[in-house]
Amino acid sequence: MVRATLSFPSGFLWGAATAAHQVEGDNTNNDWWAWEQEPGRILAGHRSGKACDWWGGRWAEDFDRAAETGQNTHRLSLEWSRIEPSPAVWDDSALDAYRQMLRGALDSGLLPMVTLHHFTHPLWLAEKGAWHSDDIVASFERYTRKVVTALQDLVGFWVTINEPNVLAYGAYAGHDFPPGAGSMPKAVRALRNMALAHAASYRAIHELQPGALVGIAHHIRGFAPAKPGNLLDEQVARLRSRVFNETIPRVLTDGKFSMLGRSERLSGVAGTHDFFGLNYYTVERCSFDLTRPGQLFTRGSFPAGADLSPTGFIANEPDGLARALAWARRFGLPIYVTENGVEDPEDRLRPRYLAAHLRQVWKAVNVGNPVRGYYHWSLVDNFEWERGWTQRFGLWGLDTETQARLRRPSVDFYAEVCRANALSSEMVARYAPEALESLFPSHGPEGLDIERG
Ligand code: IFM
Repeated sequence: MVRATLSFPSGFLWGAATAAHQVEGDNTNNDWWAWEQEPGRILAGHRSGKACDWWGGRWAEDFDRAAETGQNTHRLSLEWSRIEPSPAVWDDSALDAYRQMLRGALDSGLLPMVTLHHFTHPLWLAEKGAWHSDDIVASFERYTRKVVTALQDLVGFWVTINEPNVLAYGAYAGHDFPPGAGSMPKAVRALRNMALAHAASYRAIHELQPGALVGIAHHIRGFAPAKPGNLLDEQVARLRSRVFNETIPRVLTDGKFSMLGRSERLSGVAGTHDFFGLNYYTVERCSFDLTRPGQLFTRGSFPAGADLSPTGFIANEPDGLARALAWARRFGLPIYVTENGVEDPEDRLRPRYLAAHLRQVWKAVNVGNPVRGYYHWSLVDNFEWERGWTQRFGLWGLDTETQARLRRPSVDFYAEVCRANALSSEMVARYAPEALESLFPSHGPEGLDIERG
């Protein structure tokens, strides 16, 4: 067999990512908790409930798991509704709890990357319209200032908003997230406000903490024509990509907000990211469909024979990550893969998905793309929004009844990668043998130091 070791640069960050509402449990004061109580909103009627019981203190054992398996960073988020339960009323005990969590991460050797906003809103803000409320930008800046003032001795690595595009589509264009507005113009307005709020937050963080690194975790989904060569399929794939993938990174770079015929310069937004946070999962095939104006005339699918996750949510398309990283490089910023993973309770697909995606990260680094870290989604199975507990993204599984953690083989695979700061053919041979020939072809991929044995 061919033997090769793909080494990463020293100082590369290896971690996992989580989000407050998905792991903490008992987040009763936000719009998602309320949404979960409404019949029909969440698949199988699931609720977040205790989630992974991080608010009960189980973050400590999960951080131990991450650290003991070689991870050196963790991306987590703060729950706005705990910190500001009513407008401008601060709960210092919540901030203290986050201080303990962050101190715990640091003590375990995990550099914290902290997300200020990951999909949820305090109820009082949701009642005012959340991303449509008139004072959302000022509210987000006020929250940012409070948090950064309280936590800046423990954190210097901030994500302002997770996946503005997913939030805008899920909550405003579509019906999956609260408030389920189902209106594209509303999604455009929400996205514009997120760009403005991000910029206000970015400036506030830098004023309080000049050395901080601040960015967004941006979801890039690959869009490809279902029938290559079919002009209409190609056009809708390009349109989806422009609207979904390009709007936010561009406005943060040059201040120009262009979406669906609307184009304007947003003051103060240009140059407000210090790194490119990239969340990547899959590539969707797009077919033109005149009956779907709300979906930009697109029907999405995966090709026949795709290597699909158990619920058919994700196709294993590592080339899409390669393209996303190459595209992100044009912004001239350090890049962090802030999320990547697959739902797979039996851990049948995850090892080869992980191996194939890490190989693409290595290839990008190897051609000089400044990728500085990788965060697997996720550390432990957690509450998957409108899909409830039907999808399991954790390296560790979770028994929601007992809170027991179940160690999946991918834990050990990822631990070997993190500890070695490298992906080797030998690891792939043990954890994902079916992917060995495609990832480490016997004829030897270009640029590799090959040993034959
Ligand atoms: O669980 C989500 C996360 O909250 C945002 N990015 C995608 C993940 C998997 O669906």
